[in-house]
This record gives sequence, C-alpha cells and structure tokens, in this order.
Amino acid sequence: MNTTSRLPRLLGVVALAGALVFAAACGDNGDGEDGADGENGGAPTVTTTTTPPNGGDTATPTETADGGAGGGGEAVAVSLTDFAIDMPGSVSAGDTTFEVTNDGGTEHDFIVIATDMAPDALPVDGAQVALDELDVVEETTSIPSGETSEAEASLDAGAYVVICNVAGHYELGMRTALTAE
Ligand SMILES: [Cu+2]
Repeated sequence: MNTTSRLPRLLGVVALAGALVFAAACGDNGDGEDGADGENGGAPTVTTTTTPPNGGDTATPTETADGGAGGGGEAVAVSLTDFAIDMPGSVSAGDTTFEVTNDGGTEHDFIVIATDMAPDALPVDGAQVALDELDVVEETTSIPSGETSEAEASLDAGAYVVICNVAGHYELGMRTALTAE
C-alpha cells in the first residue's frame, strides 16, 4: 500500500543523513575530538510542527533545552516564498535557531551550506544542488505551505549559502548568502 510509496522518501532522508555524516567525517576534524560543541555531532536537530512519520523515533518534539545557561541562542526568522528566501544576511556565530516559515503556496525546505561560493554558483545535479559535494550544516525536511519549522545549528564564523532544494527551486531563485560573525 502506501508503505512502498513512502520508501523513496525515507531513503532520501537516510541518504542525506549519510552525506552529512560523511561531510562531517572528512570535513573539519583537525584538532580536538568531535562532540566538543554539544552532543549532536553531525545530526542536525530539526523540530517540525507537521505530523511526524511514524516508525521513526517516538520522541515527542519537546524543546531540547540542554542544560545550557544562555538559552537556545539567537532566533532568526526566515520566510520562504515562491520562490525566494527572505532572512537576515548575517547572524552571530554560535547557536542559532532558525524559525522557518513557509509563506509560499508550495512545499519548500531550508538548507544551510558552509561555503565561500556565491549563492548562484553552487554545483547542480539535474534540478537540484548537489548536496553531496557540499558541507551541509543544517537542513529541514520539507515544510508544507503555511507551516513553520525550527532548525537549530551551531554556526562557526564564516560564509554560508542558504537554499531550498526542492527540485527546480534553487534555479528559480531560492538561494541567499548568509554570514556568521
Ligand atoms: Cu522551495
């Protein structure tokens, strides 16, 4: 039944997660062990307000206030439309919570990539950005029209590009530069 129709989507998520782990593994393990900056090494913390897929983890999306004194870091509002990303061009380095609202009429997602490349210069494979060639630091699952997702990331100072990677949306203009400083 619909078990089979859901499978490709789940595989896609697994593939992306694998790419993340791979990127983290060969990315920046220069000095120090991983896990120095929190308990979720390569796994992005994504809290979606949409219905969770059953069969995954059964944890309720409660707030993960992990004992820190300072709070959840800087909150940054992001608006996704058809087809643009409206958000500040710079944020403070450190813990950041992106509050991503889909103000468009179709589904979108939100992906943060650490790169010095220009927003319109990312490698593309077909109708999508080739994420496996890039250092993805945060991504949400697909956000339906009208919904908001929170995505938490710990950003090192540097240059980033934010995109939506629903097929065709990057080329349509859903890309913008972000600096953490
Ligand atoms: Cu999009």
